[in-house]
Amino acid sequence: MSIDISARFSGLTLSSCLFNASGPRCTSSGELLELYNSKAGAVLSKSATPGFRVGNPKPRYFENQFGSLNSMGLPNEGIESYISIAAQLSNKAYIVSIAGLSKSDNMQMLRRLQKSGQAVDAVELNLSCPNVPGKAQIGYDFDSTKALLEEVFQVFDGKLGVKLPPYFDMIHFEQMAAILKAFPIAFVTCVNSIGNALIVDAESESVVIRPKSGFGGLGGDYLKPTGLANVRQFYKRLPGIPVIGVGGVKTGLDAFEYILCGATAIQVGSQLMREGIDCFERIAFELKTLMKTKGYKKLSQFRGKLKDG
Ligand code: RRO
Repeated sequence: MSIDISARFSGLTLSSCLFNASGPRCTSSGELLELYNSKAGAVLSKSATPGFRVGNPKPRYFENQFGSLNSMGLPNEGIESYISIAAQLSNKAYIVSIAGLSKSDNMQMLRRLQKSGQAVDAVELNLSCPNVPGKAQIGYDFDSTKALLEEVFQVFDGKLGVKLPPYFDMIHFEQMAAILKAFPIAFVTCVNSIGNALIVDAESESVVIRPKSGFGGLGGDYLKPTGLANVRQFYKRLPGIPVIGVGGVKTGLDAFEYILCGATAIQVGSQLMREGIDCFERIAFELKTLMKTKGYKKLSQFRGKLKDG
């Protein structure tokens, strides 16, 4: 099939627009190498903190037919591990996600990444982890987001994108877009999980995950309409800044819908957790098949062209 689903953004070239969301199956070196050897178009690490974190107590991940609920609590190997593995991932775009628990944590990691030169192709700054007890999602605090970005771009001159929480109010799309416009943002990833959701098991009359009294981030089908909405809003409000879509992508059809809304590339979260790395080849095949049926040869022929007038 001579159908091209490659993606180019911020100087990165991806042979497939599909890659992993930060979170599932991207924490250990072994998992990152598996992603590197898969059909994923890029490799993205689990969000890093300055040092190793064990994360929240288990069970901390739940899935049902509609999606997932997680309260992982940022388990990760620490930033040094994600920098040192870069040498083994050199033929694919490698993006490191960072999620400091404070501004100084984030700045410390960015200084380290800056010092590491070109080891890492890009950074995804996570402004939206919902699961660390006592820590707010910075992306919901507009003043703090702006203050953080001001410092970020003073110390880091590599490619840096932001991972946003989902927004639900037009004024919030407007306010966040106005902040992001003022900085040389390489890409915007929409969206993180819907924070602090609750799934109840009626039979046992109990919550389904242990941390935070059962509250956690919602992903999968539950998240898709919110993800599409956020991609569409930021695509329209941030011309020239690539938007990466994430939320409930299970099939080629889901990926197609995200691209119609304006996504340049697409991340897979809950479905990667469920299916494993084979999902990238399957979804790519489904996307190409759908494009062929519709007479499209490359993504730019329909990217952003959702009829909404
Ligand atoms: O590790 C987590 O609990 C987690 C993170 Br950092 C995030 O950004 N989003 C999410 O749903 N879980």
